[in-house]
Amino acid sequence: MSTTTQTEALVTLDIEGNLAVITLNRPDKRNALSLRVVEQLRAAFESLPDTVRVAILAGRGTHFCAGLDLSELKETTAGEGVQHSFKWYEAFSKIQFGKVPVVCAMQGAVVGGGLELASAAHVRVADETTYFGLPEGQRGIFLGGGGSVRVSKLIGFSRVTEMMLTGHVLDAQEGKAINLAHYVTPEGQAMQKARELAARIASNAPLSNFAIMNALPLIAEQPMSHGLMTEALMASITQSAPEAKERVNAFLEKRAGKVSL
Ligand code: 1HE
Repeated sequence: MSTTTQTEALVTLDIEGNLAVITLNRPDKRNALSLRVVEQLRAAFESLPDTVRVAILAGRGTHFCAGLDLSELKETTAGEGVQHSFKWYEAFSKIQFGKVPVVCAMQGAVVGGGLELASAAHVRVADETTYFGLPEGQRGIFLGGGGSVRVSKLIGFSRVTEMMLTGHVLDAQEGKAINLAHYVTPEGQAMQKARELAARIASNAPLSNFAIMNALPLIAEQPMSHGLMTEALMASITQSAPEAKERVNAFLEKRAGKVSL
């Protein structure tokens, strides 16, 4: 069963069984992120029903996302700018630390705030038309949607520095080589691949998915002794769940699939 909610049409939410597809729906402006788009993104991720196990984030049209809606910068004061960034942080946090893992399907431009958005997702699939850039330097501004933290964690601050200083734009394969995408598909097939990956994610134990999404980023920031303790706690909580016992028994009794290439 598939249901669609048109949240004023800037962001659409389609529920298809245990999958939610959340789509930036402003192709005439290349899905530029106005505050209304960011607020609708947040609302869509917050409103996912408990039956949903995984989400796909996509952008309608030929470009995933052209970043910040630059028309919003014309008259903002410094104070409003801080509030603006914090609205983005709240929304993107609902993606990274929300109810379910998120697979991002990308094509065309993934630039500026568009790359900041994609980096909040857990798995990123690019098609061959995808390119990545951080044109903030050219626009006279700075990252403001969490990219200094999230994109730097993905590719290192030195590469972020170089991309921002020089306007270096990376194609899909170059992006994959440095972690901006996990998969590259032929043109037009990112969504198909995202659906395949989403189905696999949805078949995991929800508690394992929760631990993967929430514990790994924390552990990455902890000193080793704290990280190992957090890991041990998560390991013991997940493995003591009845679902884990059943899944492990299923393997031992040869009722579950083997790991294969
Ligand atoms: C926009 C935006 C936008 C397009 N804000 N309106 N982001 C950028 O610096 C990227 C700016 N955009 C572009 O470089 C190009 O638009 C694209 C490479 C993404 C696509 O090119 P193209 O030829 O397909 O489209 P277009 O003709 O440039 O744009 C179509 C329309 O979308 C046009 O408006 P129209 O009324 O003339 O039809 C564009 O003005 C509009 N449009 N991108 C506003 N970004 C929280 S901090 C984050 C900081 C950043 O994100 S900085 C990076 C901003």
